[in-house]
Formats: sequence, C-alpha cells, structure tokens
Amino acid sequence: MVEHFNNGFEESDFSAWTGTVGAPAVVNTSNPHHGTYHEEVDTNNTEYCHVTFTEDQTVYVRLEFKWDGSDPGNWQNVWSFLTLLKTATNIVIIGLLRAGTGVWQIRFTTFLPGQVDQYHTFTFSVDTYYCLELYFLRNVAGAYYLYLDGVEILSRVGVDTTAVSGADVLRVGATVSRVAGTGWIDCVVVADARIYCESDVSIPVMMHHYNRIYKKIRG
Ligand SMILES: [Ca+2]
Ligand SMILES: [Ca+2]
Repeated sequence: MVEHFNNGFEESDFSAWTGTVGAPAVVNTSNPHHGTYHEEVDTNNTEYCHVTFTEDQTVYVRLEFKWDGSDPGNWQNVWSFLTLLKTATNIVIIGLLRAGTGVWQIRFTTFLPGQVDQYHTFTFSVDTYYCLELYFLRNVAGAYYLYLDGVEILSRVGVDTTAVSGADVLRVGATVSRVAGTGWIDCVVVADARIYCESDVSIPVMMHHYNRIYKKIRG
C-alpha cells in the first residue's frame, strides 16, 4: 500500500496540510476520535483544510466525522465534510443530509462522467464519530465505492471517469456552507488500497505490532 497522506491533527495545527480556507480550528476538546486533537468547523460557514497529494488513479480516503447541532426541521443538506478533486475539478462530495423527520442520510455526490446523487439512510446520533471510507477509480470503466463504519453502503461502477487524469486534492471540514452546527474530523488517511476503520485492524496486523513492541521491551 502506498500511503499518500496520514494526519490526525496531532501537531495541534494544520502544519501537515497544504492550507486552509475560512477559519477551521484544531482543538483538544469535544473528544477527538484518536489522540489529543481533531479539526473543528462551523458548518454554516465554508471552512476546511486541504492537502495536495501525489496524483493517483486509485484513491482511497478514510476519515472520522461527527456533527452536533439542532435538527434543521426540514429537508436540508446539513454538512458537506469531504471533497475529492483533481486540482479544482470536483470528483466526489460527501455530506450529511436531513431527509425527513428522524431520517438522516449520507449524501454521496459523484461528478464523473456526470453528476449523480446517491443516498444512504442510517441511524445518526449527534456528537458521535462515524468512520467513512471512499474509493475512487479513474478508468474508462471507473468506479466509486463508499463504506460507513467498514460496511459498503453505496457504489457507482462501470462509468468513464477519465475526464480527469486522477485525484490529487482532498478537502475536509465544512467544504460547502450548510446548516448551523459544529463539525469535527479526525484520522484522515489517503492511500492506494483499503485503509479500513481503526477498529478494523486485523488480528495478524495487531500481532505484528505487538511482537515488535514486545521485542523492543525485552531488548
Ligand atoms: Ca487526532
Ligand atoms: Ca471556525
């Protein structure tokens, strides 16, 4: 696996990122998913961090997201938190949608070869982290897959995604201004193979790390 980017905001700032837009923050409050810090954004503003990584035609993005705010009361795009691009061309936008009373959905918008919106209804709780993983394949028979907490929820396959040469920019935060609330992002990884949620790490991988640590302790 080639890991293009891996950051959980533990620098306490955005120094690992290429830049920021608006006023996102790195905070040590509100229970980060992992470590001490995570990104915090106001979801009625457009404010996010972004990274430019080595262009690839096979791109996986894994992150953790949570949101806290009042139910907007009607159909609303609540929060768009992930945008994958080639330079400034949108490839994928992912967000949280309030579809009806008590109905919350992941909105999965894929842009190549033309825009398609797909929705996945799930049990959503405010102030709770969810693991999301995206797969994008640039090919004449291209593909998009989306996984929530490690389970495939949506896909779009067999479509020509060669209008771009690959993906090389990731934005996370409040990538589009939406409903008032607070959003958090943590544990962001970009790679060319499945990353999985942190809790999904296989037993063999865990044993590998355990044995390395054990050897170190024993000297
Ligand atoms: Ca963190
Ligand atoms: Ca802010």
